[in-house]
Order: sequence, then structure tokens, then C-alpha cells
Amino acid sequence: MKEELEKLFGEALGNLKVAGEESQVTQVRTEFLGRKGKITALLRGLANVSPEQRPIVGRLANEIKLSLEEKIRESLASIQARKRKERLLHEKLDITLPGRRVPTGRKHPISEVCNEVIEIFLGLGFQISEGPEIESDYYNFEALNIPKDHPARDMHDTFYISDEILLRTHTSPVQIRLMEKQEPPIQIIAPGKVFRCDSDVSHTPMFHQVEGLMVGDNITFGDLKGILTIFLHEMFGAKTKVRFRPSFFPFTEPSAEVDIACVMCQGNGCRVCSSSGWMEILGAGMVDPEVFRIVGYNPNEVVGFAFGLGIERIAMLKYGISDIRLFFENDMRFLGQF
Ligand code: 2U9
Repeated sequence: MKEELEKLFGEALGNLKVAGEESQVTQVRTEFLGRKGKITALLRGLANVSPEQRPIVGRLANEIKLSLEEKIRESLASIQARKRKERLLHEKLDITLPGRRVPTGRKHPISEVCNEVIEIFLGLGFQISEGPEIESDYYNFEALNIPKDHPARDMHDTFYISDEILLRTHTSPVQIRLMEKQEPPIQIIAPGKVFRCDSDVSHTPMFHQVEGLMVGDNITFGDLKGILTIFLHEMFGAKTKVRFRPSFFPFTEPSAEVDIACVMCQGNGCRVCSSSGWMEILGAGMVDPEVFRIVGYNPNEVVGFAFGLGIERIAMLKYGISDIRLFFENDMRFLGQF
């Protein structure tokens, strides 16, 4: 049996020597040391060896098994080392290649401009107030002194959900709701989405507004002019010319429209400002006493101003964009420019 063991050991070492692949090495392990392996099978006959010889043969068998196992491990390690060396020789890394650009997200230009407007008013002491985008006819129109026959109330201008429920056409209901539950002084802005049944190069069915409201006991049109002039100077530059024109809104009296000198031609007249040299940028006025009466304030004791601006319009003027719909087509070639 001793000779047979040594013969098998020699045979296994011979096989290992010619094994060039890991699979061939593990094949040697299975063939000689596995459950059905040649050495394992031979050792099953150990019971038939004479009692004197049995410990000697047993020790030899153990030494052979351990030694073969060791040789197998060495063989596997040397094959793996050789393969790694070969791979590294072929695997050339060109460190001069430019890196691959990882596309990163960024804020939508409308969000950027909206945040810019909000930051300026926060700096002037205004707080942010919000409200629902689905409103009642009462908060959107009635409480704002907008009469029943006003064109804004028509189905062609407003999205109705039912006779009484609609998508807000301005953020003014936010101010009505606030005044109903809070006494003056009030100094807030109401940013958010608004909806109008309209679509062309300068109108989309959804757009963003920031409205402002300041109510107290001695607030004047002069305060309104001061606040809006500071805002426009911060937004478009300190040298920007600002003018106030008389206008009309059902919820303010007196009312004004505010223009800035055209940012494209600096007031000389061009296509963007229709040769006028001015661009209309926002609307404003002193809150109509009727609105104060409706929310339960005493119109003889309380005064205040309000203003409203469209974020898309400001963004279009700021960046010289002529079609508002570009903001909502989500074309990365357009959005990536801001
Ligand atoms: C209350 C009272 C008065 C908000 C105002 C305007 C003038 C205005 C337009 C700007 C461009 C709407 O987005 S736009 O089309 N807004 O001209 N908004 S005064 O007046 C209010 C608001 C709330 C309680």
C-alpha cells in the first residue's frame, strides 16, 4: 500500500506540473483527494493492512495528503500571479484621455428667478405666505372686488372645476385668507403657480406670480414707490430707470403699472419694447377700501399697498427670451444655458 500511495502521489505531482489553468489544478484535487478520489479510495483499504503496518501507512497517507494539498495551493497561487501579470501587461491605461462628463441637474430658470425675487423681498422685511391652487369663486374674484361681469371671470379666461370652484388666476386669494384671520400690520409676499385659459408666445396656461401686500395705519403710495424701486434696482441694476403710470385694477385704488427702461436698448427703442423704450414689469396700487371692508377691516383705519408680477415675464426680459413656451418644453439645450 505504501508503494501504491507513493505512486499516486508521484502521479498527482506530475499532473500538477503540467496544469496551466486553475480548472486543471482543481481537477487534480478532485481526482486524488476528492470523496471519490484515487488516494481516498486507496485509504478505504487501510482496514485490511496489518495492525503493525497500519500506523506507519496511516502517517504516510496523512503526510502525502497534506503535502499534495500544499502543492495544489502553491500551484493555484502561481497560476493566479501569472495571469495577473499577463493582464497588467495588456491592460494599458491612457491617462491623457479626457474624463467623461457626468450630467448634473440644476434649478429651472423660473425657480432661479422666483428665488431671486423672493430673496430681495425677504431682505426688505416681507414674509412668505402660501395658499391653495384650487380656489373658490369667492376668494379668487368676489373678495377682490371683481364684478360678476368682469371678462376675467369668463370660461375663456379661467379654468373652472365647477360653477364655484376654479384654478386660481392670481395669488391674491392668499392675501384675502391671511387678512381674514390676521390683524394688521401685514407685510407679506405670496409666490406661486396661477392658471389662465390662454396660450401664445407670451402666455401659458400655468405661470408663476409673486404678489405683495403691506397693510398698516400710515402706509403711503410713497412707500409703494420706494419698495418697488429698490426691488427693480436690485433685480435689473441700480441704474435702471423706473416709471409709474396710472392704471386700473378692481382691487386697488389708485392703481399703477410700473415700467423699466428697456433692458435691450436702454430706452432707445427696439423690437422688444415696441419702439417705446419702456417695458411693463409689474402692476400695483393702494388696496381698495372695498377689499378691506370685505375681509372685516375698518377701511377708515387701515391703509396698504399691493403689487403683482409675473415671474416668466421677468425671466424673459432678464434673459432676452421671446417665446414663454420655451420654459416648459423641457428641452435640455434650452434649459442648459442658464
Ligand atoms: C389683495 C389686494 C390687492 C395685487 C396686484 C397687480 C396689481 C398686477 C399682474 C402682474 C402681472 C398680474 O401676473 S400678472 O399678469 N398683477 O398688476 N396685482 S395689484 O393686488 C392685490 C392683491 C391682493 C388682497
